[in-house]
Parts: sequence; structure tokens; C-alpha cells
Amino acid sequence: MPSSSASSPPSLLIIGTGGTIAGVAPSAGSTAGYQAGALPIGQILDSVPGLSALVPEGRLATEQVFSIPSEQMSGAHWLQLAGRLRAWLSGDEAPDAIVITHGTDTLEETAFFLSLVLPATRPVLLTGAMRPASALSADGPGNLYDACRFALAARQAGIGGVFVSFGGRVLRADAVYKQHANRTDAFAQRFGQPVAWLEVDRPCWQPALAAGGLQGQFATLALAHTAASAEGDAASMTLPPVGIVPQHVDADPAMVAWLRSRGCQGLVLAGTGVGTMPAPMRAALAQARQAGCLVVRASRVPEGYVGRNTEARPEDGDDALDFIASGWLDARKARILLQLCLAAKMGNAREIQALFERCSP
Ligand code: DAS
Repeated sequence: MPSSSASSPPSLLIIGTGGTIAGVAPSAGSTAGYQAGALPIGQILDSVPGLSALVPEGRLATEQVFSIPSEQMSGAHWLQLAGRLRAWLSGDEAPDAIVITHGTDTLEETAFFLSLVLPATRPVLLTGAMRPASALSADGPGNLYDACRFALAARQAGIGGVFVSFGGRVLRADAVYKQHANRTDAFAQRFGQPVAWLEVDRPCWQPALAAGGLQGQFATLALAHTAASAEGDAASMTLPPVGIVPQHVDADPAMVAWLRSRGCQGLVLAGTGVGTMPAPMRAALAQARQAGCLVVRASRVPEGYVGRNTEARPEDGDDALDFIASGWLDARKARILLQLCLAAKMGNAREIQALFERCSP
């Protein structure tokens, strides 16, 4: 396994967390029935010829933080990963660029979480694969090679922050979502444009598109937590529980009370249309809000914008009920942002609404 020399910081750090990109199936012709996260990061790199040539001799470092299928990802895994990344990014030993290999099932959530809690001082790109490393048609080596090229090019362009690199494009952490359960062009953006792409072999970044949003918004909070904790790592920070309420025909509003009974301090409605819901669901969420629970109206629709006060009756509007509209963020990202707002002791819905509005095309 390559590692950086002690005298100089790595140009490129590649972190392994598991996923299909590290998966092994029973036969090379099979892309199903594989064990995700079976291969350590060093062995994955061996399948990417030319990778070490991207950086000077001895300037490629690796670390296996954990190795799981990403459907098993948890807030504790996020905090552990954020703690390791912060350790690498602190001081003058920071790598020029970081690539994280990750399962695709929760990649969009991990990317958004990391974009909020890491300082946007270096490019951090997450990538994965839709086919296992053992497959004849493996897409992991190409995705990993591209992610490394994009990350190093971002550093040269002075771009920092967390992004997703997949299928030859770089996507925004606040807009990326898994659009297809099977195809290798598995990721798209809910809004805005990709921030980088390949022109033949040349990584082309659009700095203006890569700036803005909420990159590093909670980095100080996370750092303060790390500094304050006896263990000295981000693992001591806990993420306040926030639940998602799925709206559908005959959805039972009792879900709201149950989630509250499970300790949720915030709720996100994955509503129909522009975050709409029937009266019984609205009454249940309004009651939760009156009891001090923050409420966000998001949509179950894959793309589009959820604005404030779109109900016909003013008394059903966000102003009247003190709800937050998710804007361009989907329900899963709204949940993550609300968790960190709660961790930062933000309780004013209007203040939180302003943060949601900063995630836009
Ligand atoms: N095994 C799933 C995961 O770890 C799928 C994948 O990686 O593509 O997310």
C-alpha cells in the first residue's frame, strides 16, 4: 500500500470506507450478490494503473477508516470519518487533495454532512461504483482515477470543499442525489450545474459554480466540539435525532407523535408536490411545532423547489405555523441540515430558513 514519506505531506490522500467499489462477487461476470467493502483501499488502488503517477513519488497516502456497505452508514460513522478528515486537514501536514471511496447508497448524505462540518480549505471528493471491483465491467477504477484527477486539479485551481465525483462529472454536495438504482450514470443534481467535467482527459472546473452554498457552515461548531471533548475527536459530538415523515395517500399522521416519542427534536415532511400534505398531517406537525419541535416542509419529488406559504389559506402557511420550507434541498439533506442547526442550538425557524435559502442554483 502506498504511503507518504515522513518528510513531506501527501499530495493526495485516498480514504476507504467500503461500498461496492471495494466489493467482490462470486464471479467476474456477476455484478450482483457481492460482498461490499471486501477489499482494503490498498488493494483497490492496485486495480487503478497510473494512479501513483498523478502525484510525486511517496506523496500518495491511504487510510481505511472503516469498511461497510453504505446502507449501514450511521451518524457515528459520519463523526468518526469527520474526525479523521479534520485530523488530516489540521496543521501544515494537510494533503493537497482528498478522495473518499464510499458506497453509493448513502453517498449523497455523507457528502452533504461532510460539506457542512469540514473547513472548505482543501478539495474532498467522494466517489464509488455501481459494479463490484471483481466485475469485468467494474466502473470503480475509472471513477477513482477521475476523482483523483479532479481533486488534484481543484487544488491547483484553489478550490476547496466537498463534492461528489462520479461518471466523469463533479457534482455539488447540496444538490447531488442517486437518480438510478442500477445504471453506472447513477448520480445527478436536483438543481444547478455540475461543477466540473472531463474534456477528453482534461478536468475542467467552474470555480464560480463550486463556490457558495453552505460549505464549512458548521466547521467551527464541529471543531469546538472536538476541542472540548475529552477524547479530542469528533466522535464525542452527537447528532440530534431528526425524523423524516413520508407523505402518501392515507399516510398516518400518528407517525409524527411516534417520531417525537423516539426523541426527534426536528421533523422533515417528505411531502407531495411542493411539500403539500392533508389537513390531519398538517395538524399533527403544527402540534409538534407548538411543543418545540422544528418542522421542515420538503418534497418527495426528485427535483424542484419548495417555497414558503404556498397553501391557499394563510392560517395553513409557514408563517402562521412557523414551519421551514426546504427550498432546493431534498428531505434527506434537509434532515442533515436540521440536525446540525439543532446541534448548534439554533431554535429560531426564520434563522434556519435563511440557511436553507443559501443552497440554490
Ligand atoms: N453496496 C451499496 C453501498 O455500499 C451499493 C454501492 O456501494 O454501490 O452503498
